Amino acid sequence: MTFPPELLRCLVAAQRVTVLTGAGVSAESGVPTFRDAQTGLWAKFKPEELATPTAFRREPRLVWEWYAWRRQLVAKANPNPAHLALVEWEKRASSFTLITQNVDDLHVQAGTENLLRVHGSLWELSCWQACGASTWRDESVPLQTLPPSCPACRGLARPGVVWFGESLPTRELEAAAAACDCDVFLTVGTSALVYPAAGLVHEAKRRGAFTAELNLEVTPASAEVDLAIHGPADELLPNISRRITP
Ligand code: BV8
Ligand code: ZN
Repeated sequence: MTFPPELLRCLVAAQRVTVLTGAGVSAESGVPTFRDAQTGLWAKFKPEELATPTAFRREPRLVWEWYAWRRQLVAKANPNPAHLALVEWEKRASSFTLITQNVDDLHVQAGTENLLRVHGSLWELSCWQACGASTWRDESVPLQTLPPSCPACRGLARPGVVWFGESLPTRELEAAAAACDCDVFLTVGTSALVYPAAGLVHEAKRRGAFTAELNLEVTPASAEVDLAIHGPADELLPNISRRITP
C-alpha cells in the first residue's frame, strides 16, 4: 500500500497530531457501525430515534434494552490494529490528541492516554432524576436490573452517552476545539454527519492544519480535506504508523 509522499512528509514533520475517530475504527472489532448497527429486533428502529431524551422519557425500558444489546455486543469486542496503531503513534508523537465519537471504550482498552470521549460511554451511567449523584461506571453484562437504578436516590438511571439534542460535555468539547490547533488533523472511520464533532476537521483546516480523511466511503468531509484516502482503517492506520515512526 503506497501513500502520497505529501501525507507521509506532513505526518513525519508534525509536532501536534489530532485524530478524530468514528464507528468505522471499531468495525473490524465486530462492533456494528452506528448506521448499520440496527439488525434483528432493532432493524425497525433508527438510531437517531432511540438515542434521544424524548425516546427515553417515553420508553425508558425499550431504550435500555437497546443499550443492553449494544453493551453485550461490545463486551465481546477487542481493540483491532486500528486502535493499536493509534496507541503506538501517540507514544512517538510530540503532542497527540485522540477525539472519539465512539462510546465503546475500545480506545481506552487499547491504551490511548490523551483521549476525549465527546459522546460518552456505554459503560457509564448517570442519574436521570439528576439527584446530584456523579456518573458511575458499570461494566456488568447483563445489567443487574433493567432499567438500572441510581445507587444514590434509587431513581431511574440513564446511559452515560450524549443523545441527539443534548449538548456535548463542556470539558471534552473545549479540549477538542483546542486540539484543532495542530499540524495534522486526521478524521478516521466516520460518516462526518453528526455535529459538532463533524465540524472539527473544518475548524482545524481553518487554523492551518494539514487535514486528511481515512474512510471506507466518500463523506461530506472528503471534498474539504487536503487528502482523502478510501480504505479500511485497520489496514491504513498500521501502514501509516509503520511508515512514520522511526
Ligand atoms: C448538539 C451517542 C447542541 C449515543 C451519538 C435538531 C435538534 C438538536 C440537534 C440537532 C438537530 N439537527 C441537527 C442537530 C445536531 C445533531 C446532529 O448532528 N444531527 C445529525 C444527525 C444531523 N447533533 C446533536 O444533537 C449533538 N448535540 O448539537 O447539541 C444542541 C443542543 C440542544 C438543541 C440543539 C442543539 C449530539 C450528537 C451526539 C449524538 N450521539 N452517539 C449512542 O451512541 O447511542 S452520535 C452517533 O453517531 C455515534 O456516537 C457516532 O458518534 C455518530 C456518528 O456516527 P459515525 O461514528 O460516523 O458512524 P457511522 O455509522 O455514521 O459511519 C461509520 C463510517 O465508517 C462510515 O462512513 C463507513 O463508511 C466507515 N467505515 C465502516 N467500516 C470502516 C469504515 N471506515 C474505515 N474502516 C472501516 N473498516
Ligand atoms: Zn439519583
